[in-house]
Amino acid sequence: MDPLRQSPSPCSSRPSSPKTPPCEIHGYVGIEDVLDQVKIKAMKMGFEFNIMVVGQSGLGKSTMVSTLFKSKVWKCTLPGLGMPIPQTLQLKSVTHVIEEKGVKLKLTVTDTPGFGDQINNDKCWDPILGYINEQYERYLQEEILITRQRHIPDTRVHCCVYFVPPTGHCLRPLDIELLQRLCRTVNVVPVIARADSLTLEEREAFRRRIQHNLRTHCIEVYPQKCFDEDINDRILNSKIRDRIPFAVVGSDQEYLVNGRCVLGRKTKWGIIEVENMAHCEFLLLRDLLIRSHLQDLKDITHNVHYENYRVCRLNESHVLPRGPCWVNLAPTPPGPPVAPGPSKVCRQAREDSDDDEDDY
Ligand SMILES: Nc1nc2c(ncn2[C@@H]2O[C@H](COP(=O)(O)OP(=O)(O)OP(=O)(O)O)[C@@H](O)[C@H]2O)c(=O)[nH]1
Ligand SMILES: [Mg+2]
Repeated sequence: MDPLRQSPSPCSSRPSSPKTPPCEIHGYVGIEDVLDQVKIKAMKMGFEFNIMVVGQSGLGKSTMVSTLFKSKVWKCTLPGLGMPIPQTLQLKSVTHVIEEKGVKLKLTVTDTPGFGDQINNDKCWDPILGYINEQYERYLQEEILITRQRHIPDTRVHCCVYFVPPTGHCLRPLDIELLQRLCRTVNVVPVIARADSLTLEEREAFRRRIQHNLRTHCIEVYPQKCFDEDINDRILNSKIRDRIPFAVVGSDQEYLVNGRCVLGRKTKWGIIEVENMAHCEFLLLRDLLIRSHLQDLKDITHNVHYENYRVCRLNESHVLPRGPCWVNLAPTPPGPPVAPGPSKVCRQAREDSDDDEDDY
């Protein structure tokens, strides 16, 4: 995969100006230095990026959180590492500031309890969607203040990594239900969990079946086709779309392999290396999240998902124009979160399931 995108992001915050022919410049003005200015500002500010892991119980979500933080690039130590990972019983966020070549990244990963263990799994998605919408609401409440902070802390979920159980068959109805709801609210990257339990052929066949299921149920996972802005985007994102869901393996244990210290899972017949592309696709997931699409994920979150939420909330506040720039939002309703408005991403899916509206 090409690690760095060459083109601007499909949902970048650029103003869409009418096509003006470029003026001819006779002397050197130094416009290219604007890039340096932007870079210096961005380096001062640093970046915030929030990931959430979602899936059935026991699929390795908490392990993947440790894997992300422990993998070679970052080498962070989390308190309690090395101990067996307990079952996750409530939503929990881990934040680390990672610095590389002077660029600071505040990475937060939110771990969620596994769902789907109950006899009746109706609304088992409520806590997950509730958390996502709660972060939009927080941001909105800060944004509408007349005297607001120059930098609004961003806790919005920029990417939700969805763990598909390695059944080898196809997506289960519960996965489809949840994925449909999630994709309307947040960027979703599905992964095949515990991929070491499938042979290479099984992985490939399973991947194709999941892709087929996603298409037939109009589930638009990230990177969404409709946001490819140009040919470069299309080429790069098509390659990614072809490999999604990535087949991942997680571990927070290190082993010595040929004199190298690697993150892996020790089995009777050898060590499955997490960061080895011949063994699994964890690297593709990490590269997508951090190296190639971090800013794009943030842009789509802000310009599409948050925007839908914002429009919906402002519309329902029914006291919109009472003076210039005056907005009074009703307090957040308790219980289930508010429905985001129709999004470009999954307009079709929404139309198909209008009867589900009350679930939000
Ligand atoms: N074979 C295999 N086992 C894994 C993998 N990732 C995690 N495990 C193991 O699966 C078990 C459950 O892992 P967790 O990370 O606690 O799973 P979880 O999804 O967080 O589970 P809940 O907290 O109950 O939702 C642990 O024994 C892990 O060591 C993997 O990629 N392959
Ligand atoms: Mg867990």
